[in-house]
Amino acid sequence: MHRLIPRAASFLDAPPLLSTHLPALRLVGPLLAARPGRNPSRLRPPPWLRCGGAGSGPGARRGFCSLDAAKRRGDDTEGEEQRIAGGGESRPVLDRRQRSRGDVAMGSGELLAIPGVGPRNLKKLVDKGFDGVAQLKQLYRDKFFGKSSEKMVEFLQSSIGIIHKNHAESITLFIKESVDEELKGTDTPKVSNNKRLTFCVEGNISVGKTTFLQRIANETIELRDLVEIVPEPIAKWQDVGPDHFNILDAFYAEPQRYAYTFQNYVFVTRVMQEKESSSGMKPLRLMERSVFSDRMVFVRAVHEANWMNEMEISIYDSWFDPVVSSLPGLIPDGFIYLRASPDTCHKRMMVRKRSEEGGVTLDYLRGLHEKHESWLLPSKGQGSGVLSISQVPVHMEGSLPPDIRDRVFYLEGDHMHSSIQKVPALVLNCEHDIDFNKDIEAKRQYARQVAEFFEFVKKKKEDPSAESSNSDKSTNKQIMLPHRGSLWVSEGSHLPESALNSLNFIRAMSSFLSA
Ligand code: TTP
Repeated sequence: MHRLIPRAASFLDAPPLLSTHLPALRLVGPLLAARPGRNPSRLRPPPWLRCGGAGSGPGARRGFCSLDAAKRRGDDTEGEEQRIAGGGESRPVLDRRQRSRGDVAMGSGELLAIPGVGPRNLKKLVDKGFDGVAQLKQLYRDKFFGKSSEKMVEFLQSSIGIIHKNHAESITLFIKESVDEELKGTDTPKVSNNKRLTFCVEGNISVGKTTFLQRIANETIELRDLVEIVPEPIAKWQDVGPDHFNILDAFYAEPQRYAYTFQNYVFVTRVMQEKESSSGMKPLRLMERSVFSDRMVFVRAVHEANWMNEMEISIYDSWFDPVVSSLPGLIPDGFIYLRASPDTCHKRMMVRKRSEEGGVTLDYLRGLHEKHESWLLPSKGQGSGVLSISQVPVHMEGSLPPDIRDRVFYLEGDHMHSSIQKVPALVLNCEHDIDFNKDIEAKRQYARQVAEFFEFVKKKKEDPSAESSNSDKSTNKQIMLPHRGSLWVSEGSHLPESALNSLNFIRAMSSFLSA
C-alpha cells in the first residue's frame, strides 16, 4: 500500500552487488541461470516471470520451465568445477552426469536431477546415506515438514557438508515442492491443515500491513515457502455487485448511514475469504486483519463516533459471537501487531492517497491507534476497564528465541473474547520507514522474527498441556470490563513509552530512509 515499491522483489535477497543490476537480471534471469558460474538461487526470477505451462512436476514449477532447465540449474550450481578448462564453457549436461554416475552409486543418479546437486554434492549426500530422492523426501517429512525452509538449509550445510547456501536452498526447495505435490494427491491435506497455523497481521490504517505481507512474507527465504498470504478483501469493498457499488467510499461519505452496513459487509467478506483460503497447503497462513480488529477497533470507533447507534451495535453483537464461535477458521493462532504512531500512519496515508480516505483525519487515526494499543499491548492500568494482557508464562519464556522474547504477549482477561484468550501476539515496531530494496538485512530480520514466532506458537500448540498447567504463572493478569453495549474498552494507562521503546526490535535498523 503505502510505499509499495516496484516488484523487482524476488531479487532482493541478492547481494548488493547483484541488486545494482536488477533490471538486467530480471530480463535475462533464466538465461543467466543456465550459464555456468552463476548462482541460480539468487538469480531466480520473480514468480510472475516464471514459466508455468511446461509440465506440472516440481521441476517445472521451479520456474525454469522444464526438467532440462532444472538440470541446467543443478549443473550450474556447481558450475565452476564443470567448466572445460580454458574454454569457459560447460560440457553438455548429460556427459557430465554420465561420467559422474560411474563415480558414485548407480541408484543415486536421480539425485543429479535436483538443482543444486552436482558431482561433489552428490558424493556428500551419498556418503551420508542419502542414496536417492526418496531418502531426502523422507528426511524432509520427518524433520522439516511445517518448519521454515531455513532449517533444512542449515541441516544440509552443517550435517551434509554442502558448502554453498544457494545449493542447499535449491535442494530444499525442490524436495519441499516434490513432497507438497505428493501430498496434494493424498488425503494428507487434512493432516497438514490440522497442523496449519493462522496468524493475523494487525495495525492502524496505512501502517504497512500489505507491504509487510508482500515484501517480507512473500520474498524472503525465511518465509516464502512457509506462508500463504491472505490479503484484506478491500477490492471487494470497492466493487460490490453488478452495479459496482463502492461501500468503502459510501461509508466515508456518509458514515452514520453506512457504518453498520459496511462493518457487516467487512465481516461477510472475511468469512468468504477464510473459506476460500482454508484449503491451502502451506503450513502458515498469514491473513491481513481479522474479525477481531473489526470488532475491537473499528466497530468500537464507529460506535464511539455515534456512527453506529445502540440498536445497530446490539444487532452486530447478537450475531458476532455465535458466528465466530461456529467458524473456528476465523480464530487465529497468533497476532502480529505492526505498531507505529498515528502521525506516521497519517503521513503514509497522505502519500498513498487512497481516494476513499481523503477525509480520514489524524484524530480518527489516533482513536484507532488507542484501540489497537489497548487490545494488543500490555497495559498496567488498575481497576476497572483494563485490558488484560500478560507476558508469556514463565515456563514458556525459555522457548522464546531471544530476538522476540520481549515482544510476545498473551491476550487474556475476563472480557476478552473467549476465542482469543491466551492467543499470543508479536509486536513489531514499524515506526521507521524502510526501503525494502536497500535494507535487505532489516527485511530479513523481520522475516526471521516472524518465523521464530511461528515456531514458538507451533510448539506451544503441540504441547498445550504444559501451558494450561502453568497458566497461573502468567504475569500482569488484569481484567478488562465491558463498556456500554458490551463494547470492550480499555481505560488503563499503558506501559510507559520507555518500556515500549524496548520493543525496538531492530536496533540495526538505523539506516531507514525517510519517505
Ligand atoms: P486497513 O484494514 O487498515 O488496510 P490498509 O490498506 O490501510 O492497511 P495498510 O496500509 O497497513 O496495508 O484499512 C482499509 C480501509 O478500510 C481503511 O480506510 C479503514 C477501513 N476499514 C474500516 O473502516 N472498518 C474496518 O473494519 C476495516 C477492517 C477497515
